Formats: sequence, C-alpha cells, structure tokens
Amino acid sequence: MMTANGTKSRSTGSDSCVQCKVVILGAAGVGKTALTVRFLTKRFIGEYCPTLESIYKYQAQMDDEDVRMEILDTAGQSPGNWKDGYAMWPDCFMFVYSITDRTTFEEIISIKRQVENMRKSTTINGVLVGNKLDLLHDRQISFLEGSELADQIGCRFYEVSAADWTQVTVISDLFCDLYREYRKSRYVRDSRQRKTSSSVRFKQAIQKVISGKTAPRRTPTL
Ligand SMILES: Nc1nc2c(ncn2[C@@H]2O[C@H](COP(=O)(O)OP(=O)(O)O)[C@@H](O)[C@H]2O)c(=O)[nH]1
Ligand SMILES: [Mg+2]
Repeated sequence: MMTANGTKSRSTGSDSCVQCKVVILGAAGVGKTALTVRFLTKRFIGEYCPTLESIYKYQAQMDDEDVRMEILDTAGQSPGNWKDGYAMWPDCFMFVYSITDRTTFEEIISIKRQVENMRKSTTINGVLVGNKLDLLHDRQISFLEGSELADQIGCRFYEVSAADWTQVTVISDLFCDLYREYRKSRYVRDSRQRKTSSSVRFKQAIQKVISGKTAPRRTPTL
C-alpha cells in the first residue's frame, strides 16, 4: 500500500490502524475525481467517467500512525441524485466547487444543508476546496468569498488545481489535514466520554453509600 509520502507502508496488524472515511461532495464537473486520483496516484489523467462513483481504499502512515482511509468519490449531487449515505457514512467531508463556476459554489450551501439535516448536527469535520485554480482568467469566485463560505459552514478552506502537477503536495496535505482534524475531534470526543463515564461511576458510588448499600471504607484503627 502507498503511504502519504508515496513510500510503501509497513504491514502492521489492523488493530493499530485508524480508520477514516472521507466523502467528496460537489456538483458534477468540479474535479472531484481529478482531486481523488491526484491524491492517490499523483497523476492527472484529464477525462474521467462523470457518472462513476467509487470508493477507494488507501493506507498511509501519517504522524507515525497507520491510517486506513476510505474515500467515496461521488458522482455529483444534482437534485434527485442525493443519497442519505453521503451524510451518514463518512467521518470527514470534502466539499468541492470550481472557482470558474458560481453555480457549483452556490450548490455547496444546499449540500451542506442536506448533510446537517441528515446528521441533525451542524458540526462536521470538513474542508471546502475551490478547484481549478490554474484557470485564474476564468475566475468567478474570489478567494475571499471562498474563505467566507468556509467560515460559514465551519470548514477549513483551500484553493487548488488538480491539473497543476506542482500542487501534488498541497493536495496531499489537504487530505492529511482532513484526517488530522478528524483525529483531533475524535480524541476530544473520546476523552469527554471517558470523563462523563468516570463522573457517572463516581455519582453511582456516592449514591450507594448514601442509600446504605455499600458501607463507606473505614480507615483501620490501630
Ligand atoms: N483546468 C482544470 N481542469 C480540471 C481540474 N480538475 C478537473 N478538471 C477537468 O474538469 C473536468 C471534470 O473533472 P472530474 O474530476 O471528472 O469532475 P467530477 O465530476 O467532479 O468528478 C475534466 O475534464 C477534468 O479534466 C483542474 O484543476 N483544472
Ligand atoms: Mg467524478
């Protein structure tokens, strides 16, 4: 398996692996497949089947951890093409629009709304990506507009070009950052759960003592 920096990863037991599921959402033609393929193979092929929806498995070493990523490259979210699994299945979201097409930018808001409605939460791990940065002469969405939308939907913001080979590292960093954010939020959630369960146990112990079910431990007298 390839690692984040393109080397072969060690084959370790699956127990130590961190699983991370990423969905790529955005209108048709914005470059979702091009970005995914660039990340996975470092190559840009040019034309991809527009209706192809695939899950790619990718194992990488990130920050000394074995990470197993599953990337769902969707086929575009035109009305009627939405699947609830797009919102419920992933740990992380990548919202992609083209900086040369305002309708694809506006579509992000309704896609994010669909995700919120399904998950019944406004908090997600996500990045907003403005793709096709090589087509600056056709730019319709400014960097500022992109970053304001990212703030509004609670995501980090990147502008990239899947077509530009000098951006391979940026695109790789984009996926790695997404994973890091996920790991951070998972750590916070787990430690909050641990704290809650230990305080529940403490409360239960006090309750038992008060109700007389458990005698308080006495210090032995000498
Ligand atoms: N110029 C340019 N074209 C791109 C870029 N990314 C994708 N494309 C082209 O845009 C079209 C749609 O790309 P694709 O990845 O299939 O979009 P998807 O429908 O969102 O998966 C293809 O012709 C790609 O070659 C980019 O960064 N720059
Ligand atoms: Mg595609």
